[in-house]
Amino acid sequence: MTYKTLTIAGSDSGGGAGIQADLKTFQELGVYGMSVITAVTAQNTLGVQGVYPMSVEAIEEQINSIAADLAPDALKTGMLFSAAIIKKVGDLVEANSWNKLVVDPVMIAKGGSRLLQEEAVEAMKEHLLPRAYVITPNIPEAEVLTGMKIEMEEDRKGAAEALYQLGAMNVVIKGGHTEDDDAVDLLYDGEEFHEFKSPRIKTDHTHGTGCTFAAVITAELAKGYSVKEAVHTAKKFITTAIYNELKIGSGNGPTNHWAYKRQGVEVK
Ligand code: PXL
Repeated sequence: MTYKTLTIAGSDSGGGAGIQADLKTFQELGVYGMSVITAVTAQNTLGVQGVYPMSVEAIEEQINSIAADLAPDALKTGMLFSAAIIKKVGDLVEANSWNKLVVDPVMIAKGGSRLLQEEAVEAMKEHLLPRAYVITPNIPEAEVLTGMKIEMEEDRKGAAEALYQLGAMNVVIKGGHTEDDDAVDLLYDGEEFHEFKSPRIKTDHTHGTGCTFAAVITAELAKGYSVKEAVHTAKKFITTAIYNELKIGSGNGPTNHWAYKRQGVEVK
């Protein structure tokens, strides 16, 4: 059985995040990867030098081509940039009844460049969250989407419940942005909370971690695994990818996408 996965996201010329991270991850996990490009970024490990969004028509046509012939078993969204793009993507996901949708609500690159216009946040809440099977915000993104301040563990649970109320069927709030010794990702499925823990690894090479994490979940959902199983695999994959750093570029470098399946040292 060949499982098909789709990423609707931005291109990172530096290869560590966005479409490139997603396709590498899909390949590593043995699923067939497809892409709809929403924007092209000029980028390296030092930062984002340029952002060039595609037209809504170009995005629609890419999605229609895939829908007509290669319907995905699961898909993810990453950088969507504008309210108009979000609305179009949401409408087409709905029209095609693509239910296994992972929404990574990408907003700002590590250096501070906006990958989502400020006024597009409301569109994300209205057009995408209600269609999300899984949403994977980091803490700052969860704060923007809910308007809540997240400091304690209880705050994170409250924000997860709020995102569930906005329509996402499963919420994963990632723990990468805390100062804690462990990086703890919190899953809420509308009934229970589950925690996924790994030791925090001290490194600057974390570019594209969010994209990669959501891409693993997408690949595993395409194969038929549960959300809990998919998040468990995503946690192992990304921890191993961060630990086995590649040391390329002189800034915030990419993770090692091949470590989990090949020669990497696995971190439990
Ligand atoms: O990691 C978020 C992200 C998503 N998509 C693209 C990016 C980045 C971060 O830089 O460049 C295209």
